[in-house]
Formats: sequence, C-alpha cells, structure tokens
Amino acid sequence: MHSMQTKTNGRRDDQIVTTTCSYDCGGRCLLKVHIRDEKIAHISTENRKGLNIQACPRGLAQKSVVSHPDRLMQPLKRIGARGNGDFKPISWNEALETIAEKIRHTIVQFGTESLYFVTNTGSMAALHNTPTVTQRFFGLLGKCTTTWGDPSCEGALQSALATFGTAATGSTRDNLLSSKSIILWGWNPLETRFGPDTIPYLARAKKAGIRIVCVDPRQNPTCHALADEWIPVKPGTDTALLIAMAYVMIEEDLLDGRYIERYTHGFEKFHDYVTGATDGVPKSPDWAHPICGTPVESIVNLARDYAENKPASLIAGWAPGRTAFGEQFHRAVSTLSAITGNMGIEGGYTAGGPDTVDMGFIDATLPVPDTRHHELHFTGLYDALLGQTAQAKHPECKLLYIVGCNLLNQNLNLNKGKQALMQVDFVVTHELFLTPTARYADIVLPVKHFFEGEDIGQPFIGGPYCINMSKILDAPPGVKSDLEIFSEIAQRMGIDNYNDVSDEEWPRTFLDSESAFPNLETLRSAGTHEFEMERAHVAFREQIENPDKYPFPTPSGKVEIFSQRFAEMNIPAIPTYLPSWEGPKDPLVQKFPIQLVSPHSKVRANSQFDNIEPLKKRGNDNLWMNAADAHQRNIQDGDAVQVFNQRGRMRTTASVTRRIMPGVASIDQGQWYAPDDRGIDSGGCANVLTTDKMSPAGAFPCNTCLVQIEKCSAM
Ligand SMILES: Nc1nc2c(c(=O)[nH]1)N[C@H]1C(S)=C(S)[C@@H](COP(=O)(O)OP(=O)(O)OC[C@H]3O[C@@H](n4cnc5c(=O)[nH]c(N)nc54)[C@H](O)[C@@H]3O)O[C@H]1N2
Ligand SMILES: Nc1nc2c(c(=O)[nH]1)N[C@H]1C(S)=C(S)[C@@H](COP(=O)(O)OP(=O)(O)OC[C@H]3O[C@@H](n4cnc5c(=O)[nH]c(N)nc54)[C@H](O)[C@@H]3O)O[C@H]1N2
Ligand SMILES: [Mo]
Repeated sequence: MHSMQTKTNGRRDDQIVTTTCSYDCGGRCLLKVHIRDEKIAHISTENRKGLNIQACPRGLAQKSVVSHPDRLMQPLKRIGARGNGDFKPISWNEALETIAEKIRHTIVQFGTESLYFVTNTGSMAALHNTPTVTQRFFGLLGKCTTTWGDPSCEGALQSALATFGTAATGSTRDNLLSSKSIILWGWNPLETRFGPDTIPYLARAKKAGIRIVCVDPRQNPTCHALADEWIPVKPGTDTALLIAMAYVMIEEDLLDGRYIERYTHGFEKFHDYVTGATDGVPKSPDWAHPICGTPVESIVNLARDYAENKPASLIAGWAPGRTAFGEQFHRAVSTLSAITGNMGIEGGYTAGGPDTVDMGFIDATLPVPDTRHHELHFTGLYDALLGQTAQAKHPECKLLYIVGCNLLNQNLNLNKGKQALMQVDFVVTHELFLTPTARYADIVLPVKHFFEGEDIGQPFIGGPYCINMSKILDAPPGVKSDLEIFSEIAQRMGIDNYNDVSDEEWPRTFLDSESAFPNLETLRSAGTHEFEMERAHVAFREQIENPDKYPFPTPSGKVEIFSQRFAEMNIPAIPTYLPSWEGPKDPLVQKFPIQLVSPHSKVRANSQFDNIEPLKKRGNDNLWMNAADAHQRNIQDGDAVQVFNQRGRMRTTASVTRRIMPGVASIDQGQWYAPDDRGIDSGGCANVLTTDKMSPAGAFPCNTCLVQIEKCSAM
C-alpha cells in the first residue's frame, strides 16, 4: 500500500494519499489528496516536521486540472488550417501508425537531423519527466535537431560556469537567519516560488529584525510585504548599479582584501574598469544614476549595507538575467559576493549562479543515450524553421515534435513563431489541453496527469527532501503517459530498447542508485523523506575553509572575476555594463518608450493553470503601469489599453500604480494567447511583444522589450 491513512470525516472515512505537483514551479510541496468513494474529495496540505513544504492554492486546485472538462481524452488529427483549432478524434492506432510512418519517412528521405524535437519541463517528476522521456526516444533514433538554452536561467548558468566552474552555487535557506542584511535582487518569492521554505525563512528573518531590501523595477509583492526598502532599477541596467556599488566599495575601502587575494582571479582588471583607469569613465553612482534610474544615495547606501553588514545575503533572481546581456548581471553579482567576503560563509550567499543546491546526491531520472544532437538556441528556433538563420546553417526541419512545452505561448516573438510553425511539414505534440501550441499541431496525443501514475517528486533547485507521488486515480481510458506513447512508437519502428522496465520498477531503480535515498517501501509509507543535515548547506564552504584542498573547479582554481571562458566566447571577460538593444537608451524609445517586463504569476506555473478560472481570478493579469505614464496617455486605472510594438499588439486592462517605475510596465507571463481575426491578442500573452534574440551567452531576454501603450477607444 502507498502512503495512506484514514481519517474520519463526517460519517465516511477518507483515504489520504500523498503527492506533489510535478510542474516547473519553484515550489515542490506536499499535497494530501483525500479520496472518498474512489474520487477526489478535496486536497489539503501541511508542514511536515522540519520541512516547510506547505502547498499554495495552485496545488490545492489540482482536482480542477485533472478533472477539467477541456482535458484531451483521445488523439486528435488536424482537419482545418493550422491554428484554427479544428480537429477530429482518431484512434490511437491510427495516430501512432501515422507518427511512426512520418518519422520513418523523414529519416529515409531527409535524414535524422530533419527531425526537430523541442521539450521543456511540462513535467519534472523523476520518471515521467518530459525532457528525459523525450531525449531518450530521439537519442535512440540518432543525431536529431533540438534546442539549447534554458529559458529560465541560461544567463545564470553560463555566468556560474565562467565564474565558479559549476552550477551548484545555491545554499539552503536556513542561512538567512544568520544574515545581518538580506538583499532580494529581482526576486519575488512570495509569488514566484523558489523553494517552498523561502518565504517561511524570510518571514522569520524579518521577525528577527534582519534588514531586507528589494531591488526591482516593481515594488513587487514580496517587497511590499517583507522589505524595509524598495530600490528601483530600470530593467536590464542592474549591472550598472552593481558596478557602481563596487565603485563605492573601492572608494571607501570596504572590500575584503583577504578574500580577493586568496580566492579570486583577475580582480585588478575589474578594479581598473570600475575606477575608469581603463577607459577614463569612473563607474561612480553619478555615472550609474542616469542609466538605471536608481537614486545616487540609494546606490551608496546599498553598497555600504552589503559590504559592511556581514554576513549579508544578496540573492539574485533569474529575471534580471533574462535580459539582453543577462550573464553580465550574474557575473557582477557573483563578483560582489566574492570581493565583499560574503561567499561560502553561513549567512552569506554566493548570489550569482543558478541557485542549484547540490546536496551530494544525484537527480534520479530516466537514463538518456549519449547522442550528440544538432543544437540551435531556443530563441533561434523560429528563424531556423523559416530558413532565415543568421547565426549558423541548420538542417531543414521536416517534422517538429513538441513535448511538455507550450512553445507558441512561452517562446518569444509569437507572431514569428506562428509563421514558422506554418512552414513545418508535420507537427506533433503530447498535451493535456488544446493549448495555443497544440492548435498548430497535426496530431495531438492526450497525456496522463501526474495524479494518474506513480512517481517521485524532487525539489526544483535541489534541496534536502523528496516526496512520494502516489497514484491517485486511474487514467481515463483514452490517455497514455509520454513514456507509453514513445514506447509504442518505438515498437512500431522496430526499436526495442526504449523501455523494458515497468513504471513500478523505475522508481525503485532510482532510489536504489544512491545510498542517501530511502528505499521505495520506506518512502511510500512515509510519503516524504527528509535528508539528514548536520548544518546549513553553504555553496563553496569547503573552498573557503580549505582552499588548498578544495580549489574552485575553474582553470585558475579561484573565482574567476576575469574569465578566460568568456573571453574565448567573445564576451567581455570581466563583469561589464553593456547598454542594451531595446534598453532605455536605444533610439527605438522614440517610438516605443516603455520597457516591458513579464514576471511569473502566483496563480500559474508558466502557462499551466491559466485555464482554471477560480485561480485565474485570484491573480492580477492586468498591465501594471506607472501613474505618470498613465496620466500622459489619459489612462485611468481599469481602462482598456493596447500594448504594442513592431512585433505585435495586445489588448488588456491597465492597473495604474506607483509600485512600478516610470517608463516600465509589467504583465504576468503565461496567459494564453487569444488572437482576434486581426491578430490582436486579448489573452494577455506577453510573448506577442517580446523579441526572439539571444544574449551573447545564451540568456532568454524576455525582460528586454520596448513597447508603447495607448488607451483603447472602445473595447
Ligand atoms: N515573456 C516571458 N516568457 C517566458 C518567461 C517569462 O518570464 N516571460 N519565462 C520562461 C521560462 S523561465 C520558462 S521555464 C518557460 C516555460 O515554458 P513551457 O515549458 O512552455 O512551460 P509551461 O507553460 O509549463 O508548458 C508546459 C506544457 O506541458 C504540458 N504538460 C504538463 N504535464 C505534462 C506531461 O506530463 N506531459 C506532457 N507531454 N505535457 C505536459 C502543459 O499542459 C503545458 O502546456 O517559459 C518562458 N517564457
Ligand atoms: N508561482 C510561480 N512560481 C514559479 C513559476 C511560476 O510560473 N509561478 N515559475 C518557476 C520558473 S519556471 C522559474 S524559471 C522561476 C522564475 O523566477 P524569477 O526569474 O525569479 O521570477 P520572475 O517572477 O520572472 O521575476 C522576479 C522579479 O524580477 C523582477 N524583474 C524583471 N526584470 C528585472 C530586471 O531587469 N531587473 C530587476 N532587478 N528585476 C527584474 C520582476 O519585476 C519580478 O518582481 O520561478 C519558478 N517559480
Ligand atoms: Mo523557468
């Protein structure tokens, strides 16, 4: 039996089964599903002893997802034009035969590289993990074409590899209680979850009187609820602000010379750039103020606060890194944490990496063949499909296979995306719903919800626990898991080694692979497992405490303020502020004067849950704009507005507020694209406006986007 208990609820006994959401959400929380008469009665949550894994309203609404009337229940074949949503149901046999035949035909006629597959984190559970099940299938076919570049944090990742030689730069949140000062930089964990225990620890820190400040173009809800101060900064200009902080620290002799000497490489070059010795431009607060809009006094105080109140935690969100030169932001933050001596100590924070907490055990998932596919950057996908590749020549796409990704909603420059998808001979996706992307597919295969199989839930950024995912319900008869679908296509293609292990056996294999894990029976009966930790996990503690024995895994063995890796990629080798295209100084501001950011929503996980009405009502899907910008345009709070640029146009509702800087607007990402017959989106999908460029290191620049806003005459 699984982790079940019974509880008297009225007259009947509920069976309570433990699971967690498998979405690409920064939580990974405990769901207690109450089953009565073989149906879900309701879902509750709790804090397990020692773990803060209490679920939010989204997890508690999973009953509405799994039993949604719009769920796809049988394979669909397109009968109308792409995008118009006309499909007819077909049998599994016809769907799978057609797909297997198309793949075979494409390979014979054009070669494996004409098979494009795009996969993202629709499901992040250990077994039913959309990237690994998909990579396993295409890896067996041979060298196909796929995308690289994590839309979440490629800037952070590339920066961490250059600076520290590893992505594992995160520390456990209990560190926050040892900090004297906490800076949340482009981070809103009250809404955009990032470890389920983050807010409980921040709330405790606040209660203990630890100073909290937020650096963000918006006074975001975390800032509003928890911070002592909001420090505004224009999107994409954070690096200028950080470099000016370094200037203040150098001028006022606030740096940690021992750290610089012992643990870093290339400080002198950075020093000379900051002071202006290299280019004659001192990067003072007076230099930074007109760039980033942050008051000079705030820059000076922030620099002093971070350098003097040690240990201090400067936690960098990924959003400022999702900009035109996102990697420079993370490089600058990492450098500050090192030169102020806040790295590798309890109460400090390494600040600039992808935040991955490496607890010393591996991520368990399905093994993937070691096939090297042809790769193109995620932002270059549409150009490649259109045959317009400026960067490199790519194989022609004959078949596009999408798994666990709402591509035509979540990738940038949606209108170009639509044109690109029209070019492809054959498009397949596995989905739960007829998403804006699924509407462009030739065949849509209905998949199981994670309540319909066994699995193991692992924390989003690593962390000291895992959660058993019990099967809650039998799947509807017409749906299959991604693993079953690929197994059946593989069989039809004569590939017999895709999967010969049962869904029941895989989790056991994963757990047996690491001594730190409990065995399957123990995990199932307990529901959750917390790994023993003697003390807070601090990234680079060993390197700081014992540098001779534990060098950093970089070429110099030190924190690389000067990065040879970046130099070789033709990227400035020291953290450098680069004025960005579609930034506040681009001449394009004459036409499109407002910088648009698109944060994640508290009521969605990316685009998932947007179709759950009661949840959607609890969010704020309006466009935030500053009162001065609204006044200039005769816009009142609640007015219908159009937001547009050279790429697209949307209609939405304005929320006029002083909680966003002048010149900046914000709309939560993940709303489903809903065009009218002129192509104007009324769904609020930010990606009708964003541009499909990439940063030099591969960051996904959704927060670099210029727009204009006007009042709608009539809606
Ligand atoms: N403007 C703007 N755009 C952004 C961002 C932003 O901040 N602003 N953020 C970016 C980021 S960080 C990310 S990670 C991406 C996310 O972009 P996507 O990866 O597209 O994320 P989701 O919207 O979660 O889409 C996942 C899809 O998988 C489906 N799904 C769920 N479970 C399963 C399953 O088990 N199997 C299969 N086959 N499908 C399943 C869901 O129904 C959903 O349609 O968006 C990026 N796009
Ligand atoms: N509830 C919920 N939680 C989630 C997700 C979700 O969709 N919903 N998605 C998960 C995923 S896939 C990811 S990748 C993470 C994303 O996590 P983050 O990247 O941290 O989240 P965002 O909400 O995009 O942005 C956080 C804050 O950054 C600010 N910001 C935007 N641009 C800039 C800038 O240029 N400079 C500065 N200083 N601030 C800026 C925004 O105003 C916002 O307040 O969250 C994860 N957690
Ligand atoms: Mo993400």
